[in-house]
Amino acid sequence: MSRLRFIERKDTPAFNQLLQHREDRIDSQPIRIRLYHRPNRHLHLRADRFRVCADAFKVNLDIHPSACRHAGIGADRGCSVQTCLSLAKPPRFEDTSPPNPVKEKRVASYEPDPKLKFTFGLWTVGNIGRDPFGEAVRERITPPQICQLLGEAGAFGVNFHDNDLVPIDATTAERQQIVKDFKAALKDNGLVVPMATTNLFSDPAFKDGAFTSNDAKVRAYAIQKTMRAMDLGAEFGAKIYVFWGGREGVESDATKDPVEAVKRFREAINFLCEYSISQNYGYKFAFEAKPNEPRGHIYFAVTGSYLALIPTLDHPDMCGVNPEVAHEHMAGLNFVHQVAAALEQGKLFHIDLNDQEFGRFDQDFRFGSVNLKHAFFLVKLLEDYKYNGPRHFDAHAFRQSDYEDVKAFAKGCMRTYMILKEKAARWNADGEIQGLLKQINREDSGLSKLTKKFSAANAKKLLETSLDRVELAKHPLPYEKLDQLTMEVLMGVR
Ligand code: GLT
Ligand code: MN
Ligand code: MN
Repeated sequence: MSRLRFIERKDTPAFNQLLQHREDRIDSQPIRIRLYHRPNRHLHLRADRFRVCADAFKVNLDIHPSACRHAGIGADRGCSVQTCLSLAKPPRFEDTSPPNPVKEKRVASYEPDPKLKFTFGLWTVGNIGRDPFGEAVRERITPPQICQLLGEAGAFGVNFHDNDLVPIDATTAERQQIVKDFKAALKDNGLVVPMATTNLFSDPAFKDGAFTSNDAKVRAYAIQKTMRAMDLGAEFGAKIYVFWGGREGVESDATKDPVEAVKRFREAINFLCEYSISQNYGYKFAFEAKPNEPRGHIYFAVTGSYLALIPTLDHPDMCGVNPEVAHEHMAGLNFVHQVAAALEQGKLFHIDLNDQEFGRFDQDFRFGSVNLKHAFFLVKLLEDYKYNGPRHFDAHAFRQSDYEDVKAFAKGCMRTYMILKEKAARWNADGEIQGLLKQINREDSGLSKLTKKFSAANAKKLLETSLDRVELAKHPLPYEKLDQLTMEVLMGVR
């Protein structure tokens, strides 16, 4: 008998865990699960999700009458309730089905796993669909409404720019009220705020950049605004602070000295690192590169540019990167390689997941919706190397979508990640694929020892070693086969 306790929104993964634990018993016999109500704890139960899970897994969901009474639901199933039920006391699950040895293929639920920390920005699901050629197509919704949408979609957290939450000209009293309402909405929807950032691109003051502006007053204002935004993020417990320099660039190099721009940027970051330390905020800074848009040319065009800057900062340990799929794909680059470079240096502090046609304007499409193969290798990289930071979806729904469809978009981002995670595990467990990998990675411990570290003796030995290039070129590399097997995993036939 399994017993699982659920606290706040951890209910769904725990439920999945129970089902996984039972995966080898799934056959025609439905699993019976009883939901009890347990005194003295606090929990939010999403009845609608249990219905979905129950349907997908042929589960009989019996809700004990005491739980129903407490949740204020009458029906024995209680699962048609579409809203978040607030239970003052938590339930307990008991798996009461008889063991069944018959193994069948598991039908995964792909529900978002809180351990993967799926987050969205207020500006992403709150995007009203304006573009350079057209006006807004969706009504603006408030941050608490966005929290509700994200809570219903099953997200882990929400991030914001200072002015996504508090308008740039809000009074102190307005700010206080907004903060209070937002805190309540986070709690109600079981969301956290892992990351915060500053809007240093919308206001006309920043039309020629923020930290790199030619005007010392604008540079000072940008630093001041960032300090205030850091204060705001810290109020919500954010520990990652993103810097996306959307206006840090030029249309013409006649207008700004590019060497001076790097120096100005470094100076601002050094100042802000000290500010974070002085306030005990414990922030990690994550720099986000983009080659162009909205500027003709943006400084620090690719993730590698920031990786090169970081060691020159006063507090390199506090600083890492926040690469975004679309930003590297716009430039025709291999995003997976940029992320790998950051991971290898221990500098992947945050990641912006979305999708993008190569070479187009910044599209911010739903994760995995364009380049499935790249998305697969990205997820595989993050999972294989145990990336533990938030997986932030910096994307927005099509301009044609209404808010129901925006919710479908948010769910789709997370679901695609979950599916690709499973595909990656499948790839790693595939005997034929692993066999090929062994074959192509030819080890030679003696030679590897020689080349690992330079010494005069190693160099001498290496020079004396006979390495026949004609023989080397003969080694088979069945990469077509390996790639086809990869595609078959992706296409769902393996
Ligand atoms: C803006 C940009 C994103 C950045 C956000 C953080 S704002 O939407 O397109 O890529 O991550 O400033
Ligand atoms: Mn983008
Ligand atoms: Mn981004």
